[in-house]
Amino acid sequence: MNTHVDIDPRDRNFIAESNASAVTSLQGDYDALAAQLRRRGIEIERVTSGVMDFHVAIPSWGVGTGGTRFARFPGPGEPRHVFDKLEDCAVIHALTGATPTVSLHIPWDRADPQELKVRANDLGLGFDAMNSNTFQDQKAQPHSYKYGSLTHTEAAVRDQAVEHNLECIQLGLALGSKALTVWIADGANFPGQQHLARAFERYLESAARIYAALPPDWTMLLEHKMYEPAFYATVIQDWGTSLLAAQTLGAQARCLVDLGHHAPHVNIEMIVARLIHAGKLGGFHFNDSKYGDDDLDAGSVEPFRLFLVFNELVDAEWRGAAEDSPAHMLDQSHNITDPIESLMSSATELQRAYAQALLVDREQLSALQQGNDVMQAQQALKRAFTTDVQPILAEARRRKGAAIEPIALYRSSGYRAACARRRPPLSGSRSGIV
Ligand code: PSV
Ligand code: MN
Repeated sequence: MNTHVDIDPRDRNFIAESNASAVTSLQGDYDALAAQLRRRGIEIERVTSGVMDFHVAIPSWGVGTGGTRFARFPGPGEPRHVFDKLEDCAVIHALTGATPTVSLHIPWDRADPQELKVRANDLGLGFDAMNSNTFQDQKAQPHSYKYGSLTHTEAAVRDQAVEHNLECIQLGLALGSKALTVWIADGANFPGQQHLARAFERYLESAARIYAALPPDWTMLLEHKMYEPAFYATVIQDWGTSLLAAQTLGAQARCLVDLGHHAPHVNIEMIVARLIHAGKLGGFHFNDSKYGDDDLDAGSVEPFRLFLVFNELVDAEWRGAAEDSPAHMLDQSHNITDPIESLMSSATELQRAYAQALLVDREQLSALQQGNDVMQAQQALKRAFTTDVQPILAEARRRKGAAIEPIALYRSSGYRAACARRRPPLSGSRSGIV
């Protein structure tokens, strides 16, 4: 006999009841912060409403337990297919109020588009960018991607990779998506293995065929990555190459910045500023890292860097320099935490960085920069970054009917244990990022 009473963490009443005990102290903290900000000339409601409007897409692959090249330690109750993934994404959105869309990866998430649409709709979710996958071979696939996909030396392999991207667009069209993210693993592991110039030319040729099939209101997001799995030379390895490709392809092609895809210590906020200048900043894959493409939780290692990225975005809006706002997506690998908890925490960290960036007095900072007041200019940024905006984030969630304390509420619902009961594990343990 099943003695468990499953609580649905998405249940509005459950959330409201759980919030009830924290409302009074939150109100006190919020009022105190409002008074503090008022003294600094900042109206708290402007920041709160900004946070309430903030959205980030959940990567469908993020709700499964990730792994490294060495091992994967499966967690209990992992999603077994895209419909389970959608259910987990709905929990994340219900508790954070910040993640109304899901970014699908094909073929990992291939399913009947009608069914996907109906299920997502029932769960109150929409679809963000579609991701193509030409970095792995699939069963019964005629040609291998071992030596590349869009840049392969053989036309038949390139054709197959282009076809796959066109299929992703078709699927995305049926789902209401508006973007295709293209990341290729193509490159070389040895000097001499690949003709560096010709490989890029083949990329441009293949990418142009995908670009030609884009619906007029779609964006093609080009994602660069410095290394891995191609360790000597990756074809689309940096933002310069990505920008060159986006400019060659046309107005609908833009660059996607995955925070983990740069050399250590690279000034990512400056890359963001340059891409904004070029009108080519298309979107982000947020995550964090210490050494390389670590795919750690956004804001967990370098929250100041995350803040500086948002500072550029808010500044661009303030100057009227931002054309369309870039797509916000997470792209993380949760190897040892519950993916739902990590994703909720990361969505909150993005909101924190955004709220802090909204606190910067832009007129004042501009004047300080103009007058070369180095000390006060850096203090102006630090003052915003060191402000504890937690009450704003919690209040924004409460007003949206989400959780004041998402992780505590999630744990008290017993959702993971319920998933473990109803989602028997798939056999075998794969290694790798998915
Ligand atoms: C590659 O490392 C990447 O960042 C790309 O966005 C992929 O689509 C994703 O990770 C999942 O492998
Ligand atoms: Mn990525």
